[in-house]
Amino acid sequence: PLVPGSTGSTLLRGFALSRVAPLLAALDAIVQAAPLRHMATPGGLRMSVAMSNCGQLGWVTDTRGYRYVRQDPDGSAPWPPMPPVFLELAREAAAAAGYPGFMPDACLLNRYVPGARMALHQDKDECDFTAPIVSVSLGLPATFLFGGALRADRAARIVLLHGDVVVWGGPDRLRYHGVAPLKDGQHAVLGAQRINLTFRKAA
Ligand code: MD5
Ligand code: FE
Repeated sequence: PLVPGSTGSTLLRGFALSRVAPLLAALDAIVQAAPLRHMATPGGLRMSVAMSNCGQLGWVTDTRGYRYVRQDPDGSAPWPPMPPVFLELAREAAAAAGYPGFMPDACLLNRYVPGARMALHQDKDECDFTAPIVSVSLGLPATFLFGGALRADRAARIVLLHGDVVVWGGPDRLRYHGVAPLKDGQHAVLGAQRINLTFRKAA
C-alpha cells in the first residue's frame, strides 16, 4: 500500500521516464490548441493551478460549479484528442497496478508554478468510481497530501518526482487529497514548474 492501511493505489516510481520526450511534445500541441488557464472555483476564487484538458471530456470549474464538458468553454471547440502516447502510458500503468482494461475518456492537465497548490478535495465528478485515476508527474517535485475518507483525517505526505506515475483506485479512489504549495526550483527539463496529467473515466 501507498501508506499503511491504504488499499487500491500504487506508486510506479519513474514509470513515465522513458517516454518524457514524446509526452512533452504531445503536451505542447495540446496547450497550443487549448491553452492552460486559471479557472474559477464555485466560490469565485481563481485557482493557482492552471488547467486544460484533452480527450472526449474535459473537467472545468466556474461559478456554476464543477463538471465535465465536451467543448473547451474558451473557444467552444472540442478538447484536443488524447494523444496515443498519453493513452498507452495510462493504460499500461493501470494494468501494472492491477486495473486491466482502463479506458480513460478525459485527461486533465495541471500546471503548478512555485507557490501553486491544490486544497484537499475528493474527485467525485466522474460517473464510475470503480475505474481508477492515473496521474503522471513531470518537472519539479511536489508534496502530495494523501488524506482519508473524511476531510478531517490526517493527511500523509508523499513526494512525487519527475516521471512518477500513481494509480489511484479501489477504496483509495475517494480519499481526500491535495498538493502542498510547490517549492521554488528549476527542473532540468521543465524549468520552474510541475505538470500533472490526470487520466479519468468520466462518463
Ligand atoms: C495532482 N491532481 O497532482 C493531482 C493528481 C486533481 C488532482 O488531485 O484533481 O486534478 S490526481 C490525485 C488523486 C486522484 C484521485 C484520488 C486520489 C488522488 N486519492 O485517492 O488520493 O495534480
Ligand atoms: Fe484530485
